[in-house]
Amino acid sequence: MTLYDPSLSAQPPEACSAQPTIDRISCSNLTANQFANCYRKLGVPVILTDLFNLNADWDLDYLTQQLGDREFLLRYYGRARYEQDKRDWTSIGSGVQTQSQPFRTYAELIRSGEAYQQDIYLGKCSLQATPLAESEPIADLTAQLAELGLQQPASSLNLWIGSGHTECLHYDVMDGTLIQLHGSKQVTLFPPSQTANLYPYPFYAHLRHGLKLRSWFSRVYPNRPDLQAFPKLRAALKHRHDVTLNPGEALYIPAGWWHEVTAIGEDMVCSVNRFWRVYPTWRAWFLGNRWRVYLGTVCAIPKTLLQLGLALLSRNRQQKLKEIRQML
Ligand SMILES: O=C(O)CCC(=O)C(=O)O
Repeated sequence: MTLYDPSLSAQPPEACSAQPTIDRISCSNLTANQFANCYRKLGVPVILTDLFNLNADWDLDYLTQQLGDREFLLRYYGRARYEQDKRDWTSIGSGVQTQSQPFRTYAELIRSGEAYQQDIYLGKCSLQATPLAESEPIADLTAQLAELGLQQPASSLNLWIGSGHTECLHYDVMDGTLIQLHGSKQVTLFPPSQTANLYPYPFYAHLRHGLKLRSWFSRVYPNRPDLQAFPKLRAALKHRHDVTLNPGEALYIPAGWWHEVTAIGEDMVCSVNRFWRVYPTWRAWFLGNRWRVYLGTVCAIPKTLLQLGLALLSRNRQQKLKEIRQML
């Protein structure tokens, strides 16, 4: 039952119940109590609008001016992987091949189209210790999120910059806020109840692949469903939500919710995200998806220790250690 018209983007629900669509609500109309009772306690996603004013467009020129020669770990995904059956993948997320580059060099890769063609992504790189951390929109949104009760971060603010990249279907063990700064993103969501129908990599895959492959990623393509290979996906698709996230908006993604995030178009798209301690804590305790991650992480220990040993013996020690740190 919809308690109000979400397209109005203005009023929060008067009472909480399962929403058939993802709400889009202006922060100025939402109190910390409403946010806690209708979204955080129930683990329900919501799009928050009017979080901050963008005094400067976070376009490529602005980002280059702010980030210049600072080094970031770029992920080299390669477009060919999306033609493959995901069951054949041996790396995913930050487990793919990476290379440290100055932002200025990455900006050139975006301008020349190479970042798009080769799907090179600046994913989950800390914003801390960059001038952007002190910028007005970041200060505004930090204050606004704190007013909504998001006061216990579980991570720093992270930058996600690229063109045409799809961050494949996965979930996180913390609550997250994905905040859009330039360009738009298409986000596909599924509730945690659909985990078995989304065919995640098994947790014991970590024994063989360490943290290069992750049991919190799905083996299906939600936009190209292969119902013969993955028949239970048909049931999951009934629970699918699609939203578009525009500059100035933030998507609250509760822990355990599956999400696939695609940058729209071939131009540069920039977001930041932050993870939060799950509130209330019991929601985390009852989240089966969280326990799968812990099991997988334990299984990854032997392989990760081996990779660490090899990194220490390698001539390229610093780079290898950085790659391992990024995977953790
Ligand atoms: O924006 C992206 O590419 C991925 C972001 C994400 O997965 C998240 O915020 O949890």
